[in-house]
Amino acid sequence: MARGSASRVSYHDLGPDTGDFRRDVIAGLSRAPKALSPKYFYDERGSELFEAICDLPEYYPTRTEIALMRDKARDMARLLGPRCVLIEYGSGSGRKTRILVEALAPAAYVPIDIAAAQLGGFSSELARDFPEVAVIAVCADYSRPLAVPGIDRFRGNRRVIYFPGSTIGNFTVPEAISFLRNARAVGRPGGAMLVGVDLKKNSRTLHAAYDDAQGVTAEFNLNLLARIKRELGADIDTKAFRHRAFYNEELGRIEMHLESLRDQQVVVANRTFVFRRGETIHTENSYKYSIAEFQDLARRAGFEPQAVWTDDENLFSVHYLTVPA
Ligand code: AVI
Repeated sequence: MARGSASRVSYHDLGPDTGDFRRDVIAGLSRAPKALSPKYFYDERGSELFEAICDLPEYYPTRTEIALMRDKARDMARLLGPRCVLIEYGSGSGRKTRILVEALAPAAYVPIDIAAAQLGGFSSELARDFPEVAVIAVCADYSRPLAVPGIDRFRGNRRVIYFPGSTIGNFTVPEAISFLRNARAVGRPGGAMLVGVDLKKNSRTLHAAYDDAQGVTAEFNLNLLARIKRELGADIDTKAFRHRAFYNEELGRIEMHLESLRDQQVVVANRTFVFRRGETIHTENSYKYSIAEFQDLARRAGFEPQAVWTDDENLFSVHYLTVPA
């Protein structure tokens, strides 16, 4: 199983395959209303588009969280303690991770991500730049319970789970609770979690962040259809769909959809799916939480909220949670 992309990286490939993708797409398009999981956004093109989103003027979360990490990483490191095993869900390009790893000097770093290409590249770079840290890269769908491989030899080290980027917001509330419960079990008694959480704010700022002027978020959303076409040989006219994003104030979440511009049919793996004009595929939720709401969620999952950092404009928060001993 180990595929070393650098001498210090051990690599475990537990990621979903084409069969899983096909099954999930068929199940999602068979539902009413139609829905697809946002985890499938992140093929190579989708990961590139997401990186471009992170640099958009309208998309405030990434730059705000990075600035917060630069400002507070030392305080965080003091609380997290030296020589921990740092387990990151959704490591992506790892821009925030580098700041944390530098301040923290962990014994081991375990990035877990569904995006295989990005994971391979980032973990090799990190291992090269921090040769004293053992890097164990795991390609996996972490939205499901996962026994993290390769960390048994660090039995005596504190486990710290890092989940930046407000990816927690891409889960529904029950999914977020069960994800956090699983993370708590991985963290073990005495462990800790650092979670980046986007804060509730005015809907104008939120709309702009998810429907940018250059259309990068639209392309990111539409790439999901292009991916289904590419990987599953589906018959889809991607131009007959458009990106829609709006803030659902009542549920406290941005919703992203792909809206059919006409009555049409889509064929995936010999299955025909009928779309009415205006019908949508719900592709993503991005929940926004107040500090109190997120702390409540964390408590419901068995964590103890200990500290929280925010920027001056109250756009974004980073929570420090502990697993009761
Ligand atoms: C990865 N995730 C936290 C992003 C978000 O803001 O929900 C994904 C994203 N979707 C559209 N823009 C960014």
